[in-house]
Amino acid sequence: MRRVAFALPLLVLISACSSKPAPVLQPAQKPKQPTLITPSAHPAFGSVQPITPLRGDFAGNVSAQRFIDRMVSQHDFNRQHLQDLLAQTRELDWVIRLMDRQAPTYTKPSGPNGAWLRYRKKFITPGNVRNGVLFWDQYEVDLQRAFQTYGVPPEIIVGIIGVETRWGRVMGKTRIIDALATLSFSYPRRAEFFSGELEQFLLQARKEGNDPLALRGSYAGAMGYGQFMPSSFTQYAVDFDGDGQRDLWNPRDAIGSVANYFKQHGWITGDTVAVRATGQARSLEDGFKTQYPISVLNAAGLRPQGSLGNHQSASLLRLDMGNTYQYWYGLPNFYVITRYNHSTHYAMAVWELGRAVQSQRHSSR
Ligand SMILES: [Ca+2]
Repeated sequence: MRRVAFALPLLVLISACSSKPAPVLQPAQKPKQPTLITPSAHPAFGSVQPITPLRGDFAGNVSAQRFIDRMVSQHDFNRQHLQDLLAQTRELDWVIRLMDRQAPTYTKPSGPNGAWLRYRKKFITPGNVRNGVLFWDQYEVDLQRAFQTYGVPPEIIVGIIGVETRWGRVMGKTRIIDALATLSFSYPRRAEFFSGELEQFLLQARKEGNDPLALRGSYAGAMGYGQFMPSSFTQYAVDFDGDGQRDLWNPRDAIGSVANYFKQHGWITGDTVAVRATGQARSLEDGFKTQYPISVLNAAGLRPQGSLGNHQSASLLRLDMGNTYQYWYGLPNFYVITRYNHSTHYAMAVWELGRAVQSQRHSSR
């Protein structure tokens, strides 16, 4: 199985250093001898071997070494500084166990068993809806401005931030660098994806002037109110409060960033998300990735309960209600929500939670 880290005294020493958020280049961590590596001024020296080998949990890890080589050659990172940083980074066995549990071993159940109802009740609760109303009230101006700027309505942004973090209540306590390094260097199944995320994370920390050891989030490396992965931060995060920093732990920046994410993924302003169907269509494959002409869905026995607008096709969504299935016509905006998390349950919960908060808000006025 997996390697156990030795050299305990060294680890204790290192973790003592890393417990306080301090800049990576604090004097105590510099090698005693003068470094031979000149950072940005002389990129050609970037490939010079470091004075000390990589220490800590990832000592001797070939993937870690390869990653360091890449960061030095492609992004001009100082090899010794990066090694010092990774020496303070921990390999988290429990992250791997959690990730394994999420591995796709799913087999379709033979009949309805209430999977959607179980998922739904994790998010759509009276307490959650009340908290959503508080968030919406507090950030109403920003939500409206996001709608004006990006065309994404408040209920979708409120729904996303609610499902992701209960509006900032559960943003994760794992050091991002530990999570990403563990999944990059000690979890081959997803190593390619996560080493790309680790790369983006380190580039951003350098650009934004953040201490990479200080940032915390989910066990998979997602950050802030909207749980952006580092690559999403790079592509979609915006400085929505205008203070000059893109800060995912700032709810205003998070609101703008989520809205921008949706706009960039093709959100159609004013279009609906999904339309409930009457009837059953068990012979057809379902899922947010399916796409059927409306006539095919109708011929299978379904009827839309509301207007499908001008849409000529839809995905077939199926919710497991315990004793039966509930079918929906999924429209392009539903697919856009799944770009945030590739799951029919997730997208339906986001939409439903957002609308529940919206209607509670209206009814309490
Ligand atoms: Ca900002």
